[in-house]
Amino acid sequence: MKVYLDGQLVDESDAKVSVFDHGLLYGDGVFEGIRMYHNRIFKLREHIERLYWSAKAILLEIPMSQEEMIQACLETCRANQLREGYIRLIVTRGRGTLGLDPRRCPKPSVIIIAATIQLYPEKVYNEGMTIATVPTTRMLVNSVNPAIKSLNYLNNILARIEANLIGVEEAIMLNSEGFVAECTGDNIFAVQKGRLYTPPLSAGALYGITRNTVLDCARELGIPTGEPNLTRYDLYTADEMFLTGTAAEMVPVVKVDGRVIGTGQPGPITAKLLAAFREKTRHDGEIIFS
Ligand code: PXG
Repeated sequence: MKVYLDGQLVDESDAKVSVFDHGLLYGDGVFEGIRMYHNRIFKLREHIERLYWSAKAILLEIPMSQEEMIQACLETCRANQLREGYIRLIVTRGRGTLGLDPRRCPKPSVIIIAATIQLYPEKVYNEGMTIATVPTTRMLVNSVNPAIKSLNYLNNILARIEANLIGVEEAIMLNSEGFVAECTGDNIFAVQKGRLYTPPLSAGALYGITRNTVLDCARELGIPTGEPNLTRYDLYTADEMFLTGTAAEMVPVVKVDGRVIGTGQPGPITAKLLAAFREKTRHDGEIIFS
């Protein structure tokens, strides 16, 4: 495998970062997870834009333009002969000292890994997922804003550990006020009486690109949408529920905190939106091999 590292495509075995990199020492950096479908990098421009926003929010200056980053992603896919799969794009603060002051890191590091992806088993898409709310709350927007896709994922990892401990596949994270924020690596949606709801970004959610795409699909299908604050009550009384994320796409949810959602089967609006989403993956994105 060839990995893009600071302007060069190098062999996987040569793709190394310093133990003094602040990405490793402090989780000081940002990242993106991007999918390739049918010879295209899906929503590449949106992912790159979000990466640069995340970087800007932590005053990390990426040493190349957005257009150069787009080309670097395409080149990395081409070098690995990939038309389907997953890209992990990482920008770290770079090599510094053992002190946490980022001024000690003169040069950020850019890493692009293009690989295949491990998906949820097909059963989850057909039968739906069981999830639960967990004790760890989402970080405050005034601490590390969850809108920043940073290399510090301990908040999410703690919640995922709590999900593992109670034997469910994902965790719903509430914010400090008790409103639903998101899951550990996915945004959350509920359907009630034909309307589609998802928490507002101000509740402590990532500005999810799949979330946005699904909202676009809903508008195109004439399904009314809303972004109100949601409580657990709103989830428990929903007719349908699903999660969205680059890796998961759209996963139906049929049980929350031991309570059956709707009929206990993936719902019709979820199915309609999933079909519309999959159609978009065929036509949307930068072409890898012309
Ligand atoms: N919330 C959080 C906290 C995320 O990390 C999403 C929502 C969904 O956003 P997108 O833009 O992907 O629709 C994410 C994204 C992984 C993995 O390896 C996780 C994500 C993306 C890709 C891979 O678990 N999380």
